[in-house]
Amino acid sequence: MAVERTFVAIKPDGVQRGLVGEILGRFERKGFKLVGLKQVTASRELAGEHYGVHRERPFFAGLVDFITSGPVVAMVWEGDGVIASARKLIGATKPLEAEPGTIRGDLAVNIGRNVIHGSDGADTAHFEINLWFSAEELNAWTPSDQSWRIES
Ligand code: DAT
Ligand code: MG
Repeated sequence: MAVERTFVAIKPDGVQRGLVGEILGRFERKGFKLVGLKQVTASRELAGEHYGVHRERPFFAGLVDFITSGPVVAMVWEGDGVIASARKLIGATKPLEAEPGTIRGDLAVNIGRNVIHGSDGADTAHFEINLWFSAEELNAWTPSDQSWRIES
């Protein structure tokens, strides 16, 4: 498995509901490395770029209204296979179909309030990391306990 980086964001509902610590903790406990973290209130322009692939969908305007309605917590996580693994931790888009044990399965009921975003592939991860973060905001570092999570 190659070391990857992925973009994850706790959406405004997750921030408003006080779920930031709960969600961050799940990625930390899994063993991924946090290399970028900030709170951002997204402009409509940023939101539109982020959800550009959905521009023609009927829910697009509501999605942009929602994602710009308050601060989000934007993150970049690093690790072996982190892109697909983060999607598994997050769970299915429709929270009622998301497995218990996943973030959406445990913490959400509505597709329009599904708490968290995660990049869906390598190209999207690259695009979204560069959209939300500057290079200086990302940190290369080695956790002191790394050998207890990763064989070297
Ligand atoms: P995901 O967030 O799991 O990657 P997606 O990329 O298909 O899902 O859609 C982006 C977001 O748009 C999703 O988290 C919630 C919203 N959304 C998707 N489909 C929707 C629908 N049919 N009605 C309302 N909102 C929807
Ligand atoms: Mg998506």
